[in-house]
Amino acid sequence: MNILFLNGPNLNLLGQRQPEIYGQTTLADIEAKLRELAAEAGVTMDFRQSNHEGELVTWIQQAHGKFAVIVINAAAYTHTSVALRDAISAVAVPTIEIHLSNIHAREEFRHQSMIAAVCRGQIAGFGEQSYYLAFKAALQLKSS
Ligand code: CA2
Repeated sequence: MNILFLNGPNLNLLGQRQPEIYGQTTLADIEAKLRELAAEAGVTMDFRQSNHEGELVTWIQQAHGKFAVIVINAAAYTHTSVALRDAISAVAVPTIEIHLSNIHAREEFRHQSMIAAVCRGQIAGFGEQSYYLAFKAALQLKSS
């Protein structure tokens, strides 16, 4: 089983700016922990970040036939991107939406997710644990 983790714009700054909102853990720390979990579970994974909407769309399209599950933190594109929604809808790979923060408890414009309706589910508000919970959910999806 192969799992694709995708991260959207500005998440490369994690742990370096605004720690009061997003914590002190870096994206590299999260990737390292996920790689430990993947090794324990005997699965493989890719972990990518892009500041470019089109690159994320291309990666989603290319996931077909290569990955069993996509886990995506689309960051700000969550709230704006019809292109990401269409790509997720078209790819036929079950996709889990995640967020570090509870987007429903923040500014009103963050309450709407353009991708939620085409994802299998959403995990939000648990900080870096959102990634690890999504990893568990991905394993469950494939064993059910
Ligand atoms: O809570 C999340 O995971 C978000 O997807 C993070 C996005 C935000 O636009 C979404 O509404 C919720 C922001 C990612 C930017 O991350 C930064 C990290 C450190 C410093 C600056 C930005």
